[in-house]
Amino acid sequence: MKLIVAVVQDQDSSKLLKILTEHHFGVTKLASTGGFLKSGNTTFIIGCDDVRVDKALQLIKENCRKRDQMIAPVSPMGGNADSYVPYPVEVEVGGATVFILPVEQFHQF
Ligand code: 2BA
Repeated sequence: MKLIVAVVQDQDSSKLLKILTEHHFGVTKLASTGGFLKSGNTTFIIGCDDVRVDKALQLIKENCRKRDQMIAPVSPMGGNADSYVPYPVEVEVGGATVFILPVEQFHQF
């Protein structure tokens, strides 16, 4: 068994949740925040048999798309200028960032 952890954009999350459940994957959807943009994204955790990992990856790939996002300059409050970017920067935000972990044990009580 594997645990798939997928960080996706909020805009793709409803569609992805729907398609995963339609394909009978057990899914938990968590509200999360990206460390770099400090804006909301969605993290899915999906526990599934090894043989179904490729299908889950295919559905994630097909339903999550890359988008460009601008980071507006934010004035450093509190005097910490370490993370200050003085001009707008465009970054390409994935599609999906996916981790696949082995599951040692799985219990449901
Ligand atoms: P964020 O951390 O908000 O990052 C959003 C996008 O900003 C990233 O897209 C990347 O294009 C850019 N970015 C991130 N760190 C950067 C840096 N130090 N310098 C320049 N650009 C940077 P993605 O790579 O597609 O990541 C989308 C989201 O996936 C991330 O949101 C984060 O929530 C998650 N993620 C990405 N890599 C991860 C990792 N190694 N571990 C845990 N979560 C990760």
